Amino acid sequence: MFTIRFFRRIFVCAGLATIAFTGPVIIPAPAFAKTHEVSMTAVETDVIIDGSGEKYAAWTFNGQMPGPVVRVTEGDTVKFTLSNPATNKYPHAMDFHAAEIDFLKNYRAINAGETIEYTFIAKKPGIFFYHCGAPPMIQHIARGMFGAIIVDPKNAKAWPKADREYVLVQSEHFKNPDDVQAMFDRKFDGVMFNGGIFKYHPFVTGGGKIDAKPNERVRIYFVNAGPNEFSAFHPIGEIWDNVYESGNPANKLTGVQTYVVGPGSAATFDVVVESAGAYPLVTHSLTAALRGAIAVLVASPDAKPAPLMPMVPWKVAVPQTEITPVPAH
Ligand SMILES: [Cu+2]
Repeated sequence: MFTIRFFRRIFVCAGLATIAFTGPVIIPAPAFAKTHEVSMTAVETDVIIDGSGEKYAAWTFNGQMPGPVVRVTEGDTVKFTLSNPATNKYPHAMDFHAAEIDFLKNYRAINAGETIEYTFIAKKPGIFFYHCGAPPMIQHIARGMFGAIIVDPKNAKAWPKADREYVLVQSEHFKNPDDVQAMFDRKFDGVMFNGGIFKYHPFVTGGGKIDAKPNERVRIYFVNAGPNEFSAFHPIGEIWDNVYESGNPANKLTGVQTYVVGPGSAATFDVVVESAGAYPLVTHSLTAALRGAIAVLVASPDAKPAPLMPMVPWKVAVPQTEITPVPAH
């Protein structure tokens, strides 16, 4: 016979957290909350929005639409800096939906030539929208100042491990970037995934695809930047195995055909494609899908690894050099 001795211990981790427990002597894994220094620059520049090479006078974070994907873990600290270079013409701002901080102080617009810094703790896991909030916000989002931040759950076992991950950000395209009234009137000309019209549609000029292998669990971190339209996200030929509202593993749905993601919202979608083939991921709001919001997931046994957000910036097909015809004899 033996006695299990119980101890009460209190651990204080770097002043951040206090953990108390009663039980056998267990040395807990220390809480390694990280601090991430994230810097972005507002860049007013042309971007390419389709495979024909059409240019659009965008406002961006870091010169790309969407802006770079930020990825941290639940509990991490983000020290964020936004620079608005003196060469820009307009005020800009940054609003992280993953943060819980005073918007008046932190999300205010700064003029060209200024910078702003603020810090937040990413307390809740999920996929979150970020965007410029300078007035008129509808225009700053429509012109490209948006992106995604992934906050991975601290407990990686809170959901199944994904074999492959992608970020897709839906947004509306207005041909005239200065026509704010058209934005208020919802007169969009196209709808984009990751800043491109039919960017992942292999039957369209310059279009790509999203790759996976059969039976892989493909995780799509989906953000709807809007500014106005709702997305009805649906995998043609498949069913979402799981949908996680706001990307939080606690918000789990099972066997979902179509899931609505409103403007300024996000969700995580898991699909396991059983057999090789093509599976278009669309918003089933067809006026949007048929104007650009189709991403074809191609399942093939020889699928290669792919980046989280493929083709940013857009890779336009290089025009072929004209071949001089051989003179006739
Ligand atoms: Cu802006």
